[in-house]
Amino acid sequence: MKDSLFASTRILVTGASGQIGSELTSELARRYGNDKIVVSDIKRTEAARAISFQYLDVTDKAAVQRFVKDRDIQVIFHLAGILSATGEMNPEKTWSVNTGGLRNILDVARDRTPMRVFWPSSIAVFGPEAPKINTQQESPLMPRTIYGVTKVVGELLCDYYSDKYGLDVRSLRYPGIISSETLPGGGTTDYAVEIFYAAIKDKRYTCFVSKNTILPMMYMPDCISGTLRLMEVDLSRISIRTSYNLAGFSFSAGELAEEIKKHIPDFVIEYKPDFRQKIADSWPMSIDDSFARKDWGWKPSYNLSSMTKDMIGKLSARKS
Ligand code: AKB
Repeated sequence: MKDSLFASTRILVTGASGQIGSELTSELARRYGNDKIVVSDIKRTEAARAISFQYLDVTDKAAVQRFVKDRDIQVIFHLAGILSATGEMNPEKTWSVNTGGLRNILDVARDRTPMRVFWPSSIAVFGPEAPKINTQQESPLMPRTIYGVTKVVGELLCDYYSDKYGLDVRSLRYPGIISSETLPGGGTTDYAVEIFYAAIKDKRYTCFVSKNTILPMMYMPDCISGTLRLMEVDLSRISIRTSYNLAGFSFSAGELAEEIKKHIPDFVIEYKPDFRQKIADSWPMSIDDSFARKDWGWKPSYNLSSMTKDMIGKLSARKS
């Protein structure tokens, strides 16, 4: 479903050293060629080495402006941001990076045409007021974390720039993302990734949320295919200009441990909930993503069992 904008332009990924950025970059390079992709971050990791890497601090508007102009960028995946748990340690910085960074990207994008922007929102836009099960697109947005607040504001900014300036900006409310290439950093859903690394290395894990904590999650291949599908579809198919609910599958921490035990029978888990439990408890358990399904044909491929098998296979192969 490649369209002409993607085929003919340079694509910028901010936050490219992060969990999603590193795998999105590889897939973009595979689809469009290394020379079409420019990756940026404030730190460089192994995953970002193959592609043209440039330091870029998204809170520096003049730098973003120069960067986008000099490299003739027409598509931006703006992934740079601070996640929920780290966000609570430093709300001022989280506001500045998440909200200030997004505004800079939107301002720069507004002044260039044609331009298409992707920005990730999150299930963290919801708070305890939203229904826990099958939380809907229009359920109340009352987050209890600064991260969630920046995501709500970000969604409204996306909608505003789209409505007022006609900017083509598209967004998804990601659930927790599970991946085998780059570890997440600073999120509340990180246990669902750490548990695999610990199970394979030490056969034991201390989980920072309780056994019965259920959260919406998604496997990285689905996250990448959903993100690229949204970005590649014709604009006429997009009816939500804030951010689309997006679901993979939901499970409790205990169910994940049981699934891992099917592959590693002597795996042992203990539960020591910390401050992240409160954040997890404020989020939905499952998400209704019918708008994404109806508008642009979203359908995830993985469930708990196929994701677990694939994760263990990939991480075990790397260990040996
Ligand atoms: C986090 O845990 O902060 C993120 C998210 C759900 O947005 N993974």
